[in-house]
Amino acid sequence: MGLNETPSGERTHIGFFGSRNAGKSSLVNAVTGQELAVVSDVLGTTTDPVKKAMELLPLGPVVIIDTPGFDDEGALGLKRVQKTNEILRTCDIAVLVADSIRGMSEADNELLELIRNRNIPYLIVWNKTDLGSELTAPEGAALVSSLTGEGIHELKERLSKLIPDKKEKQLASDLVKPGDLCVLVCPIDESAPKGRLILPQQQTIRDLMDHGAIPIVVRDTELEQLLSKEGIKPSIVITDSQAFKAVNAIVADEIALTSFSILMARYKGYLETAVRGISAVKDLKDGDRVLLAEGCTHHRQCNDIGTVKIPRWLKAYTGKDLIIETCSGNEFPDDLTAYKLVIHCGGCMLTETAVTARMEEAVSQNVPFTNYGIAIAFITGALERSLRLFPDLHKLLESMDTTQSTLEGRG
Ligand SMILES: Nc1nc2c(ncn2[C@@H]2O[C@H](COP(=O)(O)OP(=O)(O)O)[C@@H](O)[C@H]2O)c(=O)[nH]1
Ligand SMILES: [Mg+2]
Repeated sequence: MGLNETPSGERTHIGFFGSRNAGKSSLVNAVTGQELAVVSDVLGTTTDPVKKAMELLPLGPVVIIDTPGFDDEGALGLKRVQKTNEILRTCDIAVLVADSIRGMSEADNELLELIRNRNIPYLIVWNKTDLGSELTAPEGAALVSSLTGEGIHELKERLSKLIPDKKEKQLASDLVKPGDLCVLVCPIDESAPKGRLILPQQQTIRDLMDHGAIPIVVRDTELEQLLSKEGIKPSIVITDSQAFKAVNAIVADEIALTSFSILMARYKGYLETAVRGISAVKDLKDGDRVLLAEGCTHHRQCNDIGTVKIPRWLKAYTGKDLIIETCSGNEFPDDLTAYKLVIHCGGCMLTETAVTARMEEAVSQNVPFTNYGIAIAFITGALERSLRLFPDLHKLLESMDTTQSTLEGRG
């Protein structure tokens, strides 16, 4: 995806599910007007989900996901359900493609149940109407022929109505006034991507600019110099979590301080859960399992934080012999009960739906869920300060028992 396009995390993700040969790939091609997916008479042609970001009227920016047949041979039982759940978790909308000649199969009904279980908006598509089926379509199904294009226009109209209303949310601009100076601390070390800033930084800058605030971007190494300049009185400092400890020490106490990660967690709707989750740190014992989960597989910076830094800091902070496990990309275990804590990345590449789905699964299994940024803020002793911007959450943190936080954390 090019840098000039809507980030994947902001796009409506639409997944096409169904049995082999129902016409999922044909339908994806008909809906997108592109030869995106491989159509074939050979069973099980699509073996991995195929994703494509595009602008699609009247749907707007979307990611279209073509999936393998749910009844594919080789993908059996639990594995099949787990794979489907992995994809469903990322979907804002699900389309169940049924072959109108075959009718709803057992696999189709099983799929329908998985979709309904997740409470995501969905539509059943009764495909191959050109063949003149004798069977009655399921109630509410959209009747289409992917071959002739009949019903495709109406299908797109119906899909666009299923897109959940995006609440107008801001990353940071609601915390400041137009004209306010906002200092953004973006360390640039060997793990930073070449020639650009990472997505949460870009998005925060843009959000502040959209609202007439004045972002000033510095490395941690120039922060002191900046703040010592005449007339530089920022109303907020937003830092990369990795520099939290140093930035916390440099920025005067009366200036609001928080991190990109905390803002992103708020934006994606799970900041409160993440704050609650952090209290699990004090209960960690020798041999406890902690899962560090990442939303993508290609951010070297996140990877370094997740696989190296947080494990080191967490072990040093708790003084416990923890078993740290990691997962990344679409993989995320269905069963989380083996873990005493899940620490997720900021989720900048995931949609709100996808991060929330992971969070809800953890919460429903009584497994505390937090994120990289909250964990780092907590360990470095900066969490209390960085939540002052959000009085309800600050109160929540004060009311929680985080006993160990009074110990000196080693950053
Ligand atoms: N007659 C007819 N054939 C279709 C239609 N949609 C798909 N097919 C055919 O059904 C077969 C399987 O289609 P494909 O899109 O690969 O199915 P998938 O396995 O669900 O992705 C191919 O031979 C398609 O040409 C349709 O609307 N009408
Ligand atoms: Mg296919």
